[in-house]
Amino acid sequence: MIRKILIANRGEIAIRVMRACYEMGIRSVAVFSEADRTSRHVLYANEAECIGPAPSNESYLCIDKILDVAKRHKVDAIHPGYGFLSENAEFARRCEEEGIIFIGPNPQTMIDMGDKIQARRHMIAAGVPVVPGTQDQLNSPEEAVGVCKAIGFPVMIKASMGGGGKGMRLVHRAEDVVEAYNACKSEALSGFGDDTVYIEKFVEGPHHIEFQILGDKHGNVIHLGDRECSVQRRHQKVVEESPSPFLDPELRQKMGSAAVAAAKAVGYVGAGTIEFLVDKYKNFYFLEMNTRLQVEHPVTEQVVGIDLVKEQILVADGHELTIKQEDVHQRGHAIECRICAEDTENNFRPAPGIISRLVEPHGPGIRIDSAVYEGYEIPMYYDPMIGKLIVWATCRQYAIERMRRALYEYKVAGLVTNIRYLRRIIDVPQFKEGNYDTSFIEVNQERLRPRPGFKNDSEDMAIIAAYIDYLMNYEENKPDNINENSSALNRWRAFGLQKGVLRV
Ligand code: MV4
Repeated sequence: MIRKILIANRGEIAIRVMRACYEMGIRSVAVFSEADRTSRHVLYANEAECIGPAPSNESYLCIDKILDVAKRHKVDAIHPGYGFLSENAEFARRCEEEGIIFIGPNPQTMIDMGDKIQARRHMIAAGVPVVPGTQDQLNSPEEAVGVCKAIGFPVMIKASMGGGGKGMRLVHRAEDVVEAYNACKSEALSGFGDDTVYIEKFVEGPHHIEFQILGDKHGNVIHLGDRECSVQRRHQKVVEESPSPFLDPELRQKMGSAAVAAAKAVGYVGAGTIEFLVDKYKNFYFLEMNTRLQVEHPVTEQVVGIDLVKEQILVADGHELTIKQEDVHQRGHAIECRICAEDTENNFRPAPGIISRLVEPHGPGIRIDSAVYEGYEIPMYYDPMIGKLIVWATCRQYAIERMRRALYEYKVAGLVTNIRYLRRIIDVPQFKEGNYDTSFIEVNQERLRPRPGFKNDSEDMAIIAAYIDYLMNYEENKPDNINENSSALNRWRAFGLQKGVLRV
């Protein structure tokens, strides 16, 4: 029986996992790097131990150090979160060897799905549609040219060990195949230590739609519906929602069954994701399988009302799934925005620093999964995502309106964030209409640039100006001088109006 879990991760996902542990009466053990001594995941855990210097390859990626802590703290299981060691089959195997439960699929499933040619073969055998292309690796540039001509241009040459947008080449003409083939192979070798490549027909303007699946150790697999993840920039998701506004009930049902078949084909245990490309004619194709809990899992949780981490822990502990497919229903609509410390005006470069002021949104339908607090310094060593804002409402339109409101309430001072950029995304008509695909960010580039004098910006300016005013007149603002008509906020707004920076 699982009584203590080590969380081999940091930030918001470490806390997310510990919250499930707390509710289940399970003790949590945090590991942290020297840069994370003051991180909230360290404070939240029941036990915590430093595992080394800031760089991940000297801390969060050190299998030996993590297993050493796990053994000394006598944990029953390890949760890897996402990123870091979460899809590392070697880590899963080492845990098994030490008699510690790895909360995730078995190592062989991770190996099989990490190899994209292998994954495609499994899917074909299971009757899951894959993008037309080669079933075997390519052995020469001549063979590549022949295959491309047979499939028809445009095509993509992909590294078998790639994924997430790394190690792929788009080719439009026969005369470009040899160069692309060689470039892809050498990139694959240096990036993944394996130069195996294959070819797929290029699907133009696809939607990225994924299905959440859950399997137990008794062969039961269910799916928990879909997520639309087409708002991406350079293969980084920015906004995700569930359910996808692009799917109709019939297609959703077909893709859900395909996702379950895909998971069953590889004996999947735990929470996983089947990624599909869906073209404009609503043809769908298996793309990749992610053998971990994903960043965007909360939109699914909000819509189906199931705690995915709790289910992960239960199935890892050998329990049979108690949820039947017919009991899973998507209710209402959820949207997630990834809040990042990055400068969207300067090529989205990471903007670490100290959070001097933080006001998070609250109220109906709001969920924040974050790991930051006022005074916290965002280290430069890790992903600049500082948290996730998830909203739920009864329908998509209400969810969008709620997200607008929440992004307006969200105030982070001291560093640059993408919050304003996110506000602009959800105001794009194409997003509101819900008929966007993976080209959304590129196609709407102009609309996503800041417009000087735009209402949101001037309101922020008014608040900042008024805050300075408030500080300068601190004496006057002592509690006994404040009545209903001159509360601090009203004074800030009045100041903004007086200066002409705030309309209404
Ligand atoms: C594709 C594709 C079109 N056709 N494969 C990008 C990430 C990697 N996981 C696979 N990717 C793609 N593979 C074929 N045959 C288009 C993409 C793609 C993409 C996929 C999902 C979400 C965003 C994307 C952005 C650009 C390209």
